[in-house]
Amino acid sequence: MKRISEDVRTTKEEKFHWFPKKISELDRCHHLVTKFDPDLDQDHPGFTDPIYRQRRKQIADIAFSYKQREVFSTLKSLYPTHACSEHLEAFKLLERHCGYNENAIPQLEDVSRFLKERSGFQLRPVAGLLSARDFLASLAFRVFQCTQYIRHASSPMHSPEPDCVHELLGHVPILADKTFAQFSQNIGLASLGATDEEIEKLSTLYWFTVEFGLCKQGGVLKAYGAGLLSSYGELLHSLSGEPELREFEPEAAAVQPYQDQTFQPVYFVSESFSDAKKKLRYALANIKRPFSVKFDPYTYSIDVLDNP
Ligand code: TIH
Ligand code: FE2
Repeated sequence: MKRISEDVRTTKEEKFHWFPKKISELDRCHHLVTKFDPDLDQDHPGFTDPIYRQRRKQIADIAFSYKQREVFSTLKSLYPTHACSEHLEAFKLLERHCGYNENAIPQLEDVSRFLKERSGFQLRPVAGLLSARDFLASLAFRVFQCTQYIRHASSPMHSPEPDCVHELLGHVPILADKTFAQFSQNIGLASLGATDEEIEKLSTLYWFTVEFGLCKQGGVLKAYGAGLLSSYGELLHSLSGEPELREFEPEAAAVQPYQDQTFQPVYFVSESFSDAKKKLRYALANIKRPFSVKFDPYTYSIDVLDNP
């Protein structure tokens, strides 16, 4: 009986034009009539004025970007089945204490305070994509550089560059975990004063773990990488059985070619965070530098020790 009634309903709905049934679905009512668009209509008084058109575009982008609800609620609905337990736990706390919800983007300061209490990580604003060397150096101090802008509304399911959705929903919850925080800081410490070749390897290692890592939990594959947990397109793809999965080995992950425009063809799977941390520590110890570094948590500075 249930099947039949569902079938009937589906068929019936298809006869009508889609229309919004919840206020949040107004995000999908964004189709413009282009008759008076100053970019397209040669008779528009602003057609030959590039500055006016640029300003109009900025204003339009703000309106189009009013779509965070869709990203937030779709990702949230996937987390229980796709995210690792550490992410789930921190996400609940962020909802309770940091104003994470579908209607607002929380303030960096509030989220930073929360993280600092949980794992000692703090956030600082950054204008765009940093060089790998600078980005990794900040991790050595348990500082995470956060972009402030939001992805373009035409592609809510995947952004080719980091944005505040990626930082707040992908990175922040997982950085609240102490083991993971240590893992991230260790990559940062290894990067200080490293050669360009080593920086390239460390950022590739970061890519396949912090950004796109998978792990096993209770015999089930889950995502812990921030690039997966902030992109519902790639989150579904990574656990669909389609891409190639390899056991995480730092030496192999550090030289695996990667894709920064679309979904990854290969992911690395760790047994657990502590296992990944152990393997990483081992691999990082093989990087030779004429000095060693130690983070002093009391003064927030790096002590440089000459190697004998
Ligand atoms: N692709 C991610 C997203 O859509 O949220 C953002 C990025 C992660 C890593 C590089 S860009
Ligand atoms: Fe990132």
